[in-house]
Amino acid sequence: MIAVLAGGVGAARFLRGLMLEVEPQHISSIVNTGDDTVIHGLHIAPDLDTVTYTLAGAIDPQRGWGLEHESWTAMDALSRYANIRPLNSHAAPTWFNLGDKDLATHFYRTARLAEGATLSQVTNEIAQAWELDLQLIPMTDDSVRTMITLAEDCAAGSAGSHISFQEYFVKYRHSVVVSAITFAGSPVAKPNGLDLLASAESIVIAPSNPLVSIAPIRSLAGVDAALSARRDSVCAISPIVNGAALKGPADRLMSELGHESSVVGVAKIYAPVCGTLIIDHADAHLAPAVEAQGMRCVVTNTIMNSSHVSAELARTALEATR
Ligand code: FO1
Repeated sequence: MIAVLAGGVGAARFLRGLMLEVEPQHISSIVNTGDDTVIHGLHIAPDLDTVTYTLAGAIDPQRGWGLEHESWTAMDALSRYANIRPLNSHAAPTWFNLGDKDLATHFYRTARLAEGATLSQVTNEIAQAWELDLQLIPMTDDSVRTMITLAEDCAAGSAGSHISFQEYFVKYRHSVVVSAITFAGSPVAKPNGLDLLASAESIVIAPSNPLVSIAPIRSLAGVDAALSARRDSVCAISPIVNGAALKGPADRLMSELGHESSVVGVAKIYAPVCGTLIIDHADAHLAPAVEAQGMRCVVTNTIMNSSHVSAELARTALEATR
């Protein structure tokens, strides 16, 4: 079995390539759920859905989240209530966009959880409905929420206060300065997939944000120990290319939290648990600095602008761990 630790868009594209190299039945992906949130009473699991929709060929390719050919009738109708909502009410928020077809997934997930199903069971069911043959495993069935601590007073709140990841990412468009990231619920949450990490032939850390996509998985009890025990079988793909994130705020978050925003910064974060770091040709000159962190370094094309590149990257990752 090939195990993949996954966040959202970068991981989804990597998995799409891996599925061209390995039978999907031999792939299991442990997916971040720290981004999960409850909106309109619905359980939203953005990374699980981004992976599911991408692998089903149904993702909106421009946005990188939600479904293609989407309509927004329910969202438009919500705006009627925006002006009458009392000041202290959070009812009917319109800052988080849920497309009409996407809503069906959240209706199903929420109803099944209310019936007592676990998030793992519901995730399996949703993957089955989208005819996926790989296994998607939420990192835990318990509630773990990525929380962002504000570094300074701003529209989102006062310095030192906390906002949820989706408020940070969507409502404030990751434009506020961050002083810490924490994972509420993590110390008591039971991780999923530890047995997979112990037995998998190869473990790949997808090119996802190390601080908000992979760190929530690593924060769970036993995950870092399971990875470091297999360090030579673990490889990571840097989501930072030429000092910048391909998507999202990884580069800014790394700088704000005292990490170097470069493949060397990524290497320092992953060195305890991972034997090989795959970096892009654009960073080839930094390979010796990566190796100085005690990791092997493989230089290749990591910019997955076609499924051909994703498949080649997957092949490189598998070779690196064998
Ligand atoms: N991202 C946005 O930038 N704006 C949105 O309104 C938004 C809605 C949304 C709804 C469902 C879903 O599964 C994802 C959604 N995302 C949206 C993306 C998502 O919140 C982030 O990309 C991830 O959490 C970061 O990995």
